[in-house]
Amino acid sequence: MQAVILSLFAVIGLVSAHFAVEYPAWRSDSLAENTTYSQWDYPCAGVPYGAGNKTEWPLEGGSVVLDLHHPWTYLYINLGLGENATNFNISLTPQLLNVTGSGNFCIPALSIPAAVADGQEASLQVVTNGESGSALYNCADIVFKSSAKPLSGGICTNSTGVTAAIVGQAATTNSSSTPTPTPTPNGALTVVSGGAQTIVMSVAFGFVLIMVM
Ligand SMILES: [Cu+2]
Repeated sequence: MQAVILSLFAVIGLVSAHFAVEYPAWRSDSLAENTTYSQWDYPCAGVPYGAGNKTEWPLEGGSVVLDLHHPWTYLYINLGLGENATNFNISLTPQLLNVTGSGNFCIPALSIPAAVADGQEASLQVVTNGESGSALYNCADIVFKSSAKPLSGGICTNSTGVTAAIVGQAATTNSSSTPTPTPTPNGALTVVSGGAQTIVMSVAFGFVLIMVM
């Protein structure tokens, strides 16, 4: 019986996880049941433009808050200008981020490497990669506004144990200074492979996922 329960949580962890874009509000809830949405689908999880939310975002670049459900995530964010953009050709994360931990992850302000005008319509495309190597997609529709502000530090926070590093710089940093142990939410996250320990990790995430879904 215990084995059955463990397997159930492991399956939930693999199938129902993915991620949510909390700010700017995602186009629509791509995790909602009874839809054809799938985060596997490029470019925007199958959610059509105009399906829902649009957020005013600062001209100089704004905050992004994600709810990550996987143990670790490669993350990049692209910008497409115009209404119903299909070409997300402006990278807002030229350096790939490696985010460890699940829960809320906030980037205080992404800078925009292009001139944008007050009232410019655009969409953000948030892309994550996990252990399987497949990409997951979500989009958030925005309109650039000179009156919009980045989120304040009190709102822009990470969940306990969620940390980010720029891929390619972590190794350099670690070899030239004393490594700092990274706190983990439940102590099991540091285990990335291995039979029994992997199951323990999956159970932990199973409970977390049920809480957040
Ligand atoms: Cu997932």
